[in-house]
Amino acid sequence: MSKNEAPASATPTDPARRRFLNTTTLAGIAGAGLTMGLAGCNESGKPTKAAAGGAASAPAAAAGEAVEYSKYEVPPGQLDAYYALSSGGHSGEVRIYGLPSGRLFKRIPVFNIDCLVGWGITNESKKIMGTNADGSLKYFTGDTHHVHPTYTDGTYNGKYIFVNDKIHGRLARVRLDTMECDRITEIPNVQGFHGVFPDKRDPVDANINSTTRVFCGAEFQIPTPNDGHDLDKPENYFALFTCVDAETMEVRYQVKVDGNLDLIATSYDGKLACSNQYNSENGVHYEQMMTAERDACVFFHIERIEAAVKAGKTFRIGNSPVPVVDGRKAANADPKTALTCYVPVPKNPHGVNASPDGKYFACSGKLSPTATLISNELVLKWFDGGLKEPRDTVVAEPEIGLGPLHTAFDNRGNAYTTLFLDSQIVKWNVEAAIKSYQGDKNAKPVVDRIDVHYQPGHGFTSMGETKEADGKFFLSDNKFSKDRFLPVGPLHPETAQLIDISGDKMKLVADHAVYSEPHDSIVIRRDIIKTRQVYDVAEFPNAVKDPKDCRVERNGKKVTVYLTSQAPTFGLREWTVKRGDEVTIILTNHDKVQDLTHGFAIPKYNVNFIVNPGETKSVTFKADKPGVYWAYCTNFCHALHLEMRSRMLVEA
Ligand SMILES: [Cu+2]
Repeated sequence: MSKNEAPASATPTDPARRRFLNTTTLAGIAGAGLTMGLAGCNESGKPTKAAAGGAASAPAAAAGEAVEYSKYEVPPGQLDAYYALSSGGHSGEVRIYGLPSGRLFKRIPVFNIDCLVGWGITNESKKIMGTNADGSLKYFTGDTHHVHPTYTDGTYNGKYIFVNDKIHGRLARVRLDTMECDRITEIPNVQGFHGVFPDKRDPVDANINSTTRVFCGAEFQIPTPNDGHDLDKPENYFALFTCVDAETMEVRYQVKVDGNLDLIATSYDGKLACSNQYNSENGVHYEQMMTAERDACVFFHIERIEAAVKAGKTFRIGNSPVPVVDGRKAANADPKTALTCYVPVPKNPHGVNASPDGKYFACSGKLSPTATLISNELVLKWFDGGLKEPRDTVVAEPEIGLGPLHTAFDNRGNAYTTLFLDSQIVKWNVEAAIKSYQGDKNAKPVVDRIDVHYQPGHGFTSMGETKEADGKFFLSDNKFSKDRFLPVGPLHPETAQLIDISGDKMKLVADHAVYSEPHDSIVIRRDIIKTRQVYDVAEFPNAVKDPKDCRVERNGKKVTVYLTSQAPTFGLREWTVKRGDEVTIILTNHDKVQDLTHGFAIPKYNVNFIVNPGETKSVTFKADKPGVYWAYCTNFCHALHLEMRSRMLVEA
């Protein structure tokens, strides 16, 4: 083999990289002056008995265990069994993959500009994203972390997914029939909007068994209003829990809380929402956020909160019209009237997830090697005055390994938690964890663990956040891929690793490379998603309804060009405007064939967008450069695609 030839395959050098990662991660955390039982971490990074108690008795899946990989292949022409809807992190978008294949189907622009579809370029998308008075985009960056669809009767109904923007505190909605963003709402008075989860049925009206509200948690505490006062008075900062109407996307109310809210989960009975809370110290510096031994999982009694809002027991922040109630611990000491319940959990927890049987919430330890299991029924009992302490709602706290972040569930009573520091997924049995907590020495909560590569963040099971959890797959979204893929320069792809959880032992069956940086996904059965292929021209109020209507209209300096597309031509072969005109081009695609999308680009004018079959879009720009500009179709449509052009003549 010559020097330039690559070998047919190369085996990545795994062990050294694992050690390096564990050492550096631990050093970083230890640098913060934390103890958290890290002394119990041996060289390989796996927890010892001292750190993880009985947890360590289950060994990691033996390397080289035979896996029949072809079982998980999706052959040419075959379709995947699941969709994975995934956030795109600081790319600002949402992605759609097929599983088990890992095929990337679509990138849905949401908070970002995307010149393929023209998101952030067309007038319609700019209106959804939000503009300044001069028509420019208010924000063109975003950071999507969590995607969660709407529910009916405890499972996905295929209508919408909601996704957060952590940077600018916005909630977006994506229609699942077109897989396009249709609404974006900016949430007032918050920064670091992180967790988002829709309700699963109405907390007040028992007849409504679908999503009507979306709950949003804010992480960063800020002065309220954040208008330049109280800049260096952190004691006056606070964070908020927000309720947004799922249909109108209007902000309904907010709840003032202690600490920082992280992830959100909702109960299957619709009564409760909760969030894992860290920084109960209310610190503004890194070191201050980790001094308390316990933070909390905060439960919100939605019916009571809404009654308080209705009764006007609210205040306003600055000019914001949104009513705010006080959900701080001190203001909610009496369980019988409390709006919130702060259940103490080990320090700086991360992630809270509801079990598909509706009984429990699992809150991960992050800085504690434990998961805390909280009973939905007992939280309601506390709110009724039937329990002395919020902590009495905890029914299990198994030691599972180092750096637990997120928990997913199967349909056989098992939980799967990502262990960031251990680079593992740990499988633990819920009933065994409860028995162990009750003192049963024979109960062994941890039943299996498997290495992932490397440092998992979120993990999710197929249909695992619904009552239709099917226990087939677990997908681990890992934060580092290191040596798992061909090198592509300093920015590595992330790894989404597919694990078969249908048997007693977890089996790693595929590595999927994903573009930075997915945070959370949901794995949804394909039969739930019903998409449209063709729009109806009449749906768009500004549609150019007939190719015969193509024309140019002038109103002073404002020129409107009415255009249609029908492969392989545009409705006008040319049009003329004057230098300095404000030009609006409205383009309706009259092709009604599935997959016959056209593109429309104008050189030197930053115009580039697509129109799907039956769709209308428009752009507005200033014709400030005289000359001839060939507007052309960018989306391959026909044998005469290259000829599909029109001339824009800009007179000097
Ligand atoms: Cu075309």
